Amino acid sequence: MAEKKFARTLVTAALPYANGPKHIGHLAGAYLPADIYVRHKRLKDEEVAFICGSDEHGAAITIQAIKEKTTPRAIVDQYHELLKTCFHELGIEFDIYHRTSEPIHHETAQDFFTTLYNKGWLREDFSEQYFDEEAGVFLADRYIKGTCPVCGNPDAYGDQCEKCGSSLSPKELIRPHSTLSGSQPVLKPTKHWYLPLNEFEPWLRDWILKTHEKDWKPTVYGQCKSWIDSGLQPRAVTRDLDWGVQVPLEEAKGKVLYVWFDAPIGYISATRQWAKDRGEDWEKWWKSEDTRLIHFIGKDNIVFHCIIFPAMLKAYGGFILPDNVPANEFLNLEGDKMSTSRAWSVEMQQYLADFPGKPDALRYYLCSNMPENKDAEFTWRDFQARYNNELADILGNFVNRAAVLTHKFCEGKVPAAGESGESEKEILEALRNIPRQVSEHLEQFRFKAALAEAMNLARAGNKYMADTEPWKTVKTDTARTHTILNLSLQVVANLSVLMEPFLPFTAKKIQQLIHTEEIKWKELGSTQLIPEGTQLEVFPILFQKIEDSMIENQLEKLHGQQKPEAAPAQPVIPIKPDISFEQFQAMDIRVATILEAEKVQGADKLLKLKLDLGNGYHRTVVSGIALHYEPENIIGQQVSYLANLQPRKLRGIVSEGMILMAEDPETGALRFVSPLPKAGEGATIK
Ligand code: B3M
Ligand code: ZN
Repeated sequence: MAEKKFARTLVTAALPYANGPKHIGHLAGAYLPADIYVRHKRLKDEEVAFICGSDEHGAAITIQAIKEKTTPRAIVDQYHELLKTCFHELGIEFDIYHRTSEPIHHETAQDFFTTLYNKGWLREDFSEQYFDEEAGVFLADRYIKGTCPVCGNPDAYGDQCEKCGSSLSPKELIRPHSTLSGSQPVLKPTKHWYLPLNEFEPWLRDWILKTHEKDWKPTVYGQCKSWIDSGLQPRAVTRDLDWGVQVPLEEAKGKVLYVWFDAPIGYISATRQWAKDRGEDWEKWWKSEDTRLIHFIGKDNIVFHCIIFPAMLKAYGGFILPDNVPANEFLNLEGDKMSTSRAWSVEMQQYLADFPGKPDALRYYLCSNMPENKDAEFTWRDFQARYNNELADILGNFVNRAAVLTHKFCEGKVPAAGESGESEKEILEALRNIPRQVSEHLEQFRFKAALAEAMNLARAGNKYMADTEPWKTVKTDTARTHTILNLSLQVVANLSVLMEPFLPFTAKKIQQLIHTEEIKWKELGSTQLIPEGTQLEVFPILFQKIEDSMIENQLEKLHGQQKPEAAPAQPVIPIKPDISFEQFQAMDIRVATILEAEKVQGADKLLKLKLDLGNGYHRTVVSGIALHYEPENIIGQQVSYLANLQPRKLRGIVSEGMILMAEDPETGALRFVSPLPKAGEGATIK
């Protein structure tokens, strides 16, 4: 029903701040689902545009520049390129990856401000804000530090305490100081422009709560409802900062647009640039009722995309509103929240460097484990297991088998198909139904279910081969074998299209091997995708297994960076249960010197030792050290000797007591325990 209304789809993915690397949680949150969604639409020949780019403004970036003794420009230039490259290498194929520092963006954002201002939607107000008298500037919340009134953390920021998570306002900080000069800031009135969100409340109630209760995710709808129900407040859309889009008012010199005001407008300016490059009209993408707008974001951005940006669009007038905002929840890592600053994450470029040629492995795992409706967990072991047991053993195995048997029995040429019979019923049905179901899931943003369904075709393929056993029929019925192989190869061709949104690199590789490029979604289900007689290439292993060592390496890296909670140190060999002092005292341990040593016949581990305990007193001991010491080398060696251990017979020799040895916990090497310097014979050890 939704599809009928719309002629084209505009897909946006949250514009990442260009001030640091992004991790696989961001990927699973917004970029991967958006890419899968768009690829599916492209295969269906629908008109779609996929917009993203760097969010380059905001106080977080200027503070980082100060910390790193560089400029905001240098930071965003560096990370813009890095992120763009990473996305590309992971197969996230935007139509444009734009930048909010581009002039066309500044112009678009200023036009937004001016239009809202002229329509009376921006209200001036004064507020008391901290001013750094030494630096001569108003301080953004992030520039002020002080003691958290909630937990006492002396390093809390003016907007948030990172220790206890409380969100704060700078005035709540105890002993505030400026991070620019270190001085104590003073409160001074400053003028800002506010968007009266409260006045949009009835409209938002109508638009979100009435029309999107059914089609928005419960998590997204729920967050919107609770924001609206708890009462919306006017929001300042300007800041006292020198990095960002200048406020286009004479009286606002030195002020910029608040980063969350300009960033979503970045979607519009990027679309403008993209359309301009193609000689197209951008307005049909943003102002035409038959365009469907979808924002892919993580759950922490819901309020900006569902409430504030729509209010801005509404205030401007003439813009379409998002039809859906399928925000994902968070992906945790090995039992803890992912965080770049705490070094508990897997960054995109790290994955790409450590798993070269395996972007699809990550795409597969992130999609099959996507935090669609609740937080999900990334573990390296599970990543390995899913890849090896599913991608390699199910999909890889089926594709490989079909190709290998065709090479073996038909010289690599696609054989002719004969009549299909009862044995083909199941696989033909799968071929007919699965693509439709995958499509339905994708349209409803059910990415996990879509991928699981697509994998069912590979499962059905494996089952078909196992049931029909072409390696057996070849001995008696070549035509039958050809039918089976032809159909199996058609399933392979279908899979290469069906899997393309999820595994674009693998899909392309398969298509090159079977010489079928450019198959469209609507052809799925067909048993004629590869013409008879097509010469197949020799297939490489599509999914080389991921070895344990690669996974251990990642775990070591992660734990080396930071342990979530350091476990108390433990010796390699655990300490034995306590004994009493009396029990200890019952042992008679002394210093003795080895007088004689000889091998024990027939026992290669044992040496017979004669010990001197002083005063002319000698003892004989049989000791298991023959693999560690040559008898002639230990004469004169002082040792620790447990004198009152019950005598026992070893190889016919009575061993009186025992010499003590230190055993290396890693290597098992035995070493004498000797006094240093030497002690008198018979000295007691206590
Ligand atoms: N840059 C926040 C983020 O990266 C922000 C998104 C902007 S989307 C218009 O999570
Ligand atoms: Zn705190």
